[in-house]
Amino acid sequence: MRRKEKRLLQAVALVLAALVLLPNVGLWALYRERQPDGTPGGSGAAVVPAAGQGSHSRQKKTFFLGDGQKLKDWHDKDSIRRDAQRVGNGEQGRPYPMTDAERVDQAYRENGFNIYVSDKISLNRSLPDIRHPNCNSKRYLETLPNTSIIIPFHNEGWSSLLRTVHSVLNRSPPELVAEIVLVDDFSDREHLKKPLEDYMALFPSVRILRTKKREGLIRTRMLGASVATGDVITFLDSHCEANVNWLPPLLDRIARNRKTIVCPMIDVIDHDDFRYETQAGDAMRGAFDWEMYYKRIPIPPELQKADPSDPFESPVMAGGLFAVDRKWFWELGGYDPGLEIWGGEQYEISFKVWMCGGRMEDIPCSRVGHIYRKYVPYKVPAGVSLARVFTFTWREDIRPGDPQHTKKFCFDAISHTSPVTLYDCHSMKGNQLWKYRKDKTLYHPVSGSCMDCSESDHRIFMNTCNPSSVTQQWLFEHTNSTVLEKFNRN
Ligand code: UD2
Ligand code: MN
Repeated sequence: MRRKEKRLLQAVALVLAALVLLPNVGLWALYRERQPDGTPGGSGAAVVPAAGQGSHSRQKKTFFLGDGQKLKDWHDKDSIRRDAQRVGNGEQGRPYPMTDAERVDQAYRENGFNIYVSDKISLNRSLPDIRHPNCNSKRYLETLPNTSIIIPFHNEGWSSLLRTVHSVLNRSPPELVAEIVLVDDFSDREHLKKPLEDYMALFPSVRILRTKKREGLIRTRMLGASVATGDVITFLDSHCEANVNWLPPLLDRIARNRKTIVCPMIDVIDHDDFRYETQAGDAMRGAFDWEMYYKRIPIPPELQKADPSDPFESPVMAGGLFAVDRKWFWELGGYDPGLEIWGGEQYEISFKVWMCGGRMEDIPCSRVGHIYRKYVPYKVPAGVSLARVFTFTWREDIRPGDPQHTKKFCFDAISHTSPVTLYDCHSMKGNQLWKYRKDKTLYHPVSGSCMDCSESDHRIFMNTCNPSSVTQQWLFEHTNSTVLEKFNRN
């Protein structure tokens, strides 16, 4: 009896010792995982150098997940320290003190943001670490997939494009960047030709590709993706700045589930003075309204994560900045190559991901700044219609602008001979109700007349309907005949 008890005790002691001491057993590993760098309890156990990796990660400690996968702290402490010491124009993401001479219209004309200010700020400028404090102690898989970073550009400014590339090179673990692919969408500005090639020759991981005609951002991204060799494809706009440790949190989510498309939090680089700030409201997710206008809306409290630094799901992405498993991107069919120049592609890819069994997440510990421009500086080639100039909405009113950027005013007519004016949309039909008829006239039920542009002074008037008059013939592109028929039935 006593011998049996002794045996039992020995066995229990052995199991306990294993739990406490063995590096790969759950409890101990989980405990260590929670210890921030340098705290007691984190040291002394299972310290394994990350072999064969970039010099900056060599002294890092390795941690283990319950299932034996190793975790590590990917922060590049040396570079963080160096960044913290930087002083000068725009350093630490501070606003550049603009002079009146720099505030002129000319500074914005070519890029939609102040290029004079951009030129005065270092290509290697430091940014404030505005992540949630919990991000500092987060560890990610030691073995992460690498990524090709695809940056499409059309007539981008020199310093804004280069700062994008520098920020990526400065703030990404080199072993995770398979290549940076700059894809030129038929720019005509001189600095983007030989000078760019000469400059990028200094960076072996950077390649430059060029489209043979103006393709628009969607096909330009696709061209980049088609040559990419990395496990993952990460898309960025050509006027971004990657912030501290932005890449590992993205790749970690994809490594755990290859059907997850991940987006960094997009911070705002001011188009005037280049200060770096978070977007208004943090617990927000992607959405869109009836005009397909992208917006961010608050996450209801009951759906918010206990830890605000944890990844959360988002129905639609903003569009420009995301990472996706390369093979999964092609399994989804990439983008629809029929999408022109700008816009709409974020819905296409977002819907496909959700419908094909994938998921989309925003990653609070990954932050990338983006210059939201004052206005769009580039031209849209003649003959290309960016969706339609006017939108015939589901409320049966007509609004100027493409569906994503319609203004909130509508075509309005008060009588059978009055001019057609723009008036705040009231969504109550009446004077704003229009019918697009098979004979290609635009019929206004309230007045019983049609839209006519026959006036020599280029105004649009209401007139007695006459389908044989060319000035009453309206061309609608990309209409859905089923929907239109339903509209016109009553
Ligand atoms: C947003 C997205 C953008 C894209 C766009 C269209 C963010 C931060 N930005 O507007 O990535 O999804 O919505 O839906 O989410 N470009 C070309 N060829 C062109 C036009 C643009 O290569 O004909 C490049 C351009 O240089 C830039 C990228 O495509 O790198 C996106 O264009 P944008 O910056 O004008 O779009 P943005 O930020 O206004
Ligand atoms: Mn952009």
